[in-house]
Amino acid sequence: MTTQSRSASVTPGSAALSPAECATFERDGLLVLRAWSPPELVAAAREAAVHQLDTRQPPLELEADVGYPGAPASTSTPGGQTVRRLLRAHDRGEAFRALATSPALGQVLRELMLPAGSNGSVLMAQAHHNCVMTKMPSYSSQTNWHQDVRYWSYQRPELISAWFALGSETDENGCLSFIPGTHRMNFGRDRLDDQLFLRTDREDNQALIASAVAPALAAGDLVLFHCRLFHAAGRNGSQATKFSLVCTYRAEDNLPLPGTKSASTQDVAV
Ligand SMILES: O=C(O)CCC(=O)C(=O)O
Repeated sequence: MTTQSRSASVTPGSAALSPAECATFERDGLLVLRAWSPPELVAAAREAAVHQLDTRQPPLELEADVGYPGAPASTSTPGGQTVRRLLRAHDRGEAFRALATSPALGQVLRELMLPAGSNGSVLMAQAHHNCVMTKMPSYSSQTNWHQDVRYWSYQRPELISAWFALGSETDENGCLSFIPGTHRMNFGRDRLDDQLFLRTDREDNQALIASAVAPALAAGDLVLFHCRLFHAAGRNGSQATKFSLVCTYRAEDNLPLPGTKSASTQDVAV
C-alpha cells in the first residue's frame, strides 16, 4: 500500500490549511499535522541522523553542555559525551533540507504568519533550533517549561517552530508537552525562575501546567508551535534514541536585532 503524505496533497495556489486548522493554531499556538512528511524523506533523514550520531559528526550539542535535570554533571563524567542535538541541520544533508524548506511547508507557514493576500515570504532561521534532537535512552535530560523566544532577539516575538517526528514520540521516550494558549498570555518576571523556566512552586503556574497536552507522534507527523508557547519534555525512558528535526521560521519583515545571535547567520527562504 502506498502511503500518501499530507504535504504531497497540498496544491500550489490552494489553501494548505483549513479555516479550522488556522483557528486552532491561533487559539492554542499549536497545530499537529498528521502524516505530513513523505515517508521516503523521513526514512532518509532518519538514516542520515543515525549515521551522523554514530560517527559524531560536528557540530554537536551535548547533554552536559545544557546541564538540564538528569544531564551528566560534566563532559568528563559517565555519559558526559551524550549528544543532545546535531546542530546546523540545514547543512547536514539533502533530506533535512527537503523537509525543512519544502514548498508545502512554506505555504502553510505563510498562511499562519503573514496577513491574508500578502506576497511576503518566510525564512528558515539558521541561528536557532536548526537541529536534529537526539534524545538518547541513557543520560538524556528533562527540559522544563519554557518559551523558545526567551533567548531569541527579533523585532516581534512571532516565530513558528516545526517539529518533524522521525520516529514515534510518546511519554515514554520524552515527547513534547505544550500548554495551549500560553503564547497569548503575559507572564510577569516573578512567574519565571533565573533561567526563565516557569516556576513550578506557584499555584497559578501549577493550574496552567495541569492543562498541558502531550500529543503522541508517529514518524512523519509535524507539530507547528508558536515561539511564545510554553512547552517541556521528559527524559527518554525507552531503549531507543528518539530523533526529531526541529526548525524555526520568521516572516521576512521580522528582522533579527543587529548584533545578536539571531542576526549572526544568513536565513534561508522557504
Ligand atoms: O526534547 C526536549 O527535551 C525539548 C526540546 C525543546 O523544547 C527545545 O529545544 O526548545
